[in-house]
Amino acid sequence: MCSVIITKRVLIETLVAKLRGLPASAFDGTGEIRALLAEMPVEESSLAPYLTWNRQHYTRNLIDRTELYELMAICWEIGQASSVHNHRDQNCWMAAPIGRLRVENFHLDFQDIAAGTCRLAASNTVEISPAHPCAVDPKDPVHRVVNPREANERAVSLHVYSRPFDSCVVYSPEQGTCGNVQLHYNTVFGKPVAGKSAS
Ligand code: CSS
Ligand code: FE2
Repeated sequence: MCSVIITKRVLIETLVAKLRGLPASAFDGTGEIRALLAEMPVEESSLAPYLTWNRQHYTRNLIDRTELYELMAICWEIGQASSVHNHRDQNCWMAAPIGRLRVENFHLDFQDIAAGTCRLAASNTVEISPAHPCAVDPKDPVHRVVNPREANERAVSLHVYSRPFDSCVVYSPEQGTCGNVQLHYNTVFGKPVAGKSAS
């Protein structure tokens, strides 16, 4: 006999209310928020206001932002991937309510951001799916996210960053180069941001 655990999906508003009710200490380690995302997978239809698509680049769609955290939906067309990057020493949790995404982690041996040089090597890979959210390892936080072409479907991930950050360091493992990049939202609270194309 086999048993199947079916977790009821919640509205995005329910997750937001839960996050807003948490004390600052909940965002210090990675365990509590990861468990919360596993317990509260989000229902696809409630994300509709936050889903925008762009064939050139994944889109960043802000759902909620406080002093403590930001929550966004990132929409990935088939085959889209992020750069290899860090999260500015902030904690990050990711869930994939739609589709499946591959997180490729890297170990940073050395970086000199002022000189724009680095050395890093691929380490492990994890998959995130509706039932399996993940947290970025604060000790080894460099990664990239891929919606594999072979998955052949769009994907949407929910990202909780604590605290919010507006820039990150992007790395080229092949060239051994790195540099700061500014991050932008395509939509904020369901409304397009001027100058950021999304369709
Ligand atoms: N950190 C990237 C997405 S991949 S985790 C971003 O916020 O754009
Ligand atoms: Fe990231």
